[in-house]
Amino acid sequence: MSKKRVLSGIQPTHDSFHLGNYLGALKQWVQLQEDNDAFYCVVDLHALTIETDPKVLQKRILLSAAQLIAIGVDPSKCTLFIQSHVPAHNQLAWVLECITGFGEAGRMTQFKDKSQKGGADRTNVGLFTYPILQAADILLYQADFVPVGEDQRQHIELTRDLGQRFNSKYKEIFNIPQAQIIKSLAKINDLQEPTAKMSKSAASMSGVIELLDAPEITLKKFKSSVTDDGKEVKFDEKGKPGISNLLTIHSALSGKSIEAIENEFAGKGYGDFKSAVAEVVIAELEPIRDRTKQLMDDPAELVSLLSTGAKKANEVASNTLKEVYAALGLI
Ligand code: ATP
Ligand code: LTN
Repeated sequence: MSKKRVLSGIQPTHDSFHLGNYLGALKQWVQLQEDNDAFYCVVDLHALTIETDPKVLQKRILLSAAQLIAIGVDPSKCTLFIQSHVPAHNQLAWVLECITGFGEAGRMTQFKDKSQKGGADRTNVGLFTYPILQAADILLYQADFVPVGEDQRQHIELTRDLGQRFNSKYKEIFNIPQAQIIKSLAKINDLQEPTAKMSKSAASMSGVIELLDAPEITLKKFKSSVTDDGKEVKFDEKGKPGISNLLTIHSALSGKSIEAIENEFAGKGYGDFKSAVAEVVIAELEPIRDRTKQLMDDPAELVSLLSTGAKKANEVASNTLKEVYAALGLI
């Protein structure tokens, strides 16, 4: 049986990835590279929707690639590349923009949220067409599965709609992908605001666990996490969102069931539990942080790994694009 194709991307919009990215998406990336033909990219063009100092952006692109490798994304098992190294992404995006309805793009909740937060002056057209570029990222590689967190479900639905629309209007070229979302891990919440998703663009980073945080900072963030007035360590998403979020995090990293953790902390206070979660998280993140630092010491090696990935990605992507152009009647 031929291997399934997997594709996913992550934005270099911050120095460090966070625990939501890691548990919701990146850990899946690592697993899926074993038995599938996986393509993973740092979506630097998507990051341009937020104005960033060029030097800072350059560093973040390298830091993103380094973190992915440190987490276990292995360039000898998958194709790891930078989106802007493959021009077909923009080229297909234009074609898809021409079959996307204006209203359809305007219904994307991420666009509505981000444009509302930024206000009319800071909302650029790139933010509006962002999901269409994402659809191009996915359709170019004929992906079967797209491992992401819950917030991306609507964008994958749009990708499916656009792929199907092109196939029926012009020619059956695109494989129609499926989102691969692990329900229990698809929305890791902010430690200070446990009903909101942990996000790189949160107003305050005090509830965001960054992979590259020093252990003391991680400990402090867990110790000061928001919980309820009760005493019981019990999973109850509605009644105890803070404790439930911490239980999800502990269980995902320790491999223990939620029930086993509840039993372990029966009769103990929230303080002990928070320290234990921090300990599990620090043990997971320390080697990632060290390895990222090592990789950043040799940026030339990183760039060379990424250019090997870009070559492989370009081959696949340019074949798809060629077929698309021909189907459209372009000469
Ligand atoms: P922002 O909130 O600034 O848009 P982000 O933190 O969501 O950024 P992205 O680069 O947009 O980061 O997301 C990378 C991947 O991580 C995506 O697959 C996304 O679904 C997933 N992800 C992001 N936040 C969470 C979260 N809190 N829980 C689970 N998965 C998440
Ligand atoms: N919009 C995504 C990032 C992204 C992506 C992709 C994810 C861009 N292109 C292709 C999966 C597949 C986000 O995480 N905010």
